[in-house]
Amino acid sequence: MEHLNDEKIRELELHANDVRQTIIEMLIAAGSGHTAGPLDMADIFTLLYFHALHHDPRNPDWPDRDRLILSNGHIAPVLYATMAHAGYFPVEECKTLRKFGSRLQGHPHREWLHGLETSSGPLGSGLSQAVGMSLADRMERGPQSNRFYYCLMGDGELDCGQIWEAAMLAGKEKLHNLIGIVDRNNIQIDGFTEDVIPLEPLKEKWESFGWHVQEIDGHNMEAINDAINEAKAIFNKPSMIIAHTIPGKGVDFTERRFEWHGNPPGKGPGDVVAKDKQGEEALNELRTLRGLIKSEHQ
Ligand SMILES: Cc1ncc(C[n+]2csc(CCOP(=O)(O)OP(=O)(O)O)c2C)c(N)n1
Ligand SMILES: [Mg+2]
Repeated sequence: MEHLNDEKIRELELHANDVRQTIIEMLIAAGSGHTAGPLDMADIFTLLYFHALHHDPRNPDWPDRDRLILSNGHIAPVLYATMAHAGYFPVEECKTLRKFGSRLQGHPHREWLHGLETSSGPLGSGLSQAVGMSLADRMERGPQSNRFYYCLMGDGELDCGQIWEAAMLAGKEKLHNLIGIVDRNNIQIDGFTEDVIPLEPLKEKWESFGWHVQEIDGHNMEAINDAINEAKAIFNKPSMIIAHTIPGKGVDFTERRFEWHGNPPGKGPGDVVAKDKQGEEALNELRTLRGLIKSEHQ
């Protein structure tokens, strides 16, 4: 199993920091959109697009590519920011988020942006789509196919019944090239998941549906990479990675608060940082963090 060395980890952490800064910049420019989920998934998206995925940003239609299916479409800013930094389109275009005619809609529109595998926004359907793609792959290439299907979901999204229909089928079909990743940030639109509809014991639930399940720290590059490698190595089951994350990760005043689910800087709760200072303060914090990561490396 391939491990990350210290230099690679720092490089990925710097990319993740750039992705977070771009997320904040695009949300400020849009004046609307989601902050908590995109910030907390920046490390996982970075590890995927800069290390784990087999893909080619210059050739998004490459047939042998792995597929990344974003089921929780509202965290699109992290998908766009990572794709831009990975070379799919200019980073500057990120500032067109949610603008009329932009390729970067508030929720991903597959036909508008090359490199997207699906359109999403209505929660709950991404896993079914990923199961269908994985089954089709098996029919086309047989069980030895080395293309992987990554489906990213929110934890609140698991309240949708369709997820569990797909989970049952994937378990029955032993879809070993299907890898689910749940953003276990404990929040959803209007509260904490365990107050809205308790999900625990979540690991056991997925296991009972026939999945190989790992729980990891979703901000630790090494842990994310090891979990993906393990998931790829499991041959007779689909894999689920429950990634524990801190909503709003990287910006102190947005962390751990569900009120940042659907508000951009400038419109979030103003009790810690005044609304008109939120954008600037968030960017300053991330720039400082970048300096710290850099100096750690020298
Ligand atoms: C079918 C459907 N119902 C409701 C919504 C509205 N909605 C958007 S995000 C969200 C909360 C989802 O929670 P989670 O997946 O945990 O996202 P997080 O708050 O962590 O970003 C809801 C209810 C939706 N997009 N689709
Ligand atoms: Mg959540």
